[in-house]
Amino acid sequence: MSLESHITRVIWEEASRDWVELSSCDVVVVGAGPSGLTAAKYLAEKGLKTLVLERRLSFGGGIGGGGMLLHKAVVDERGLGILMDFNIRYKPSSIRGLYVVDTAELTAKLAAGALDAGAKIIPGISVEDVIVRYNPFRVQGVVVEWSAVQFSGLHVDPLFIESKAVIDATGHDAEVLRILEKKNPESKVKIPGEKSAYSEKADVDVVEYTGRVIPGLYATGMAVAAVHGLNRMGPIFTGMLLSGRKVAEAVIRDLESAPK
Ligand code: 48F
Repeated sequence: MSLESHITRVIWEEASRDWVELSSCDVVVVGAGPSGLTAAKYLAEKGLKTLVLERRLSFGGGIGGGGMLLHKAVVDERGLGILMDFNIRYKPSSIRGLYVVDTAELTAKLAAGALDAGAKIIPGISVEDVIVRYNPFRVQGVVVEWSAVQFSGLHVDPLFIESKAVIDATGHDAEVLRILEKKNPESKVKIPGEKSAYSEKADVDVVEYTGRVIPGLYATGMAVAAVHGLNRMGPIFTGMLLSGRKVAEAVIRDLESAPK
């Protein structure tokens, strides 16, 4: 047998092994932006089987664009502990209380931190729906499709991943929450959408409002702003990091107290 056939065989075997193993998870994080990657590290560190699904073939979501394509992001003092947890270098800026990070390092090390903690990240997968159960209404996993199939417009039935918790970390569009609003009136999810910029307030509010939205479904990052009608903050990332850690803590608490 040729090396070519061996390569094919190894890739199919190992990818299939992962998909079988991950068809039932503790937590599915939808979106590998700053909040989703932060959440994934703290969840996986607690020993939870954590899967991050990302539509694109790259990590980091909005980090890569920095501030208007400039390769820097801002973090204030509240975020320094998390930067240290991920071993991300930062430097004080000319403005007291504000620190600067390189976007490439923020992206790479948030992803590396989540992976090293034991989370699995699968890129190129889009979450297009959720699994629901009634009485009481709850979310019990996600419906997934190759992003390439979605982009192609082909009609291909998706597959499912069951999980005890789903975290919407899809950013400004709050895509998972919008599925609930659109298809499941029983969920009572309403998305007012985010408000205009008020960075100082938004970067605190987004953390304050982070947590469970309905049973089985949690929001972190800018999805929190969309579902609670909060202001936007622009390329200051303290709120994204703190929101990611807070949602992980909420999921861990809920799963620990759930009847076995
Ligand atoms: O947008 P994104 O970075 O979300 P976030 O963690 O952070 C927001 C900041 O980047 C910035 C900001 C605050 O400073 O305003 O914008 O809230 O990352 C969201 C990720 O989710 C992916 C998307 O490709 C991106 O990488 N995503 C979105 N919808 C889906 C998805 C989906 N349906 N399935 C899979 N991935």
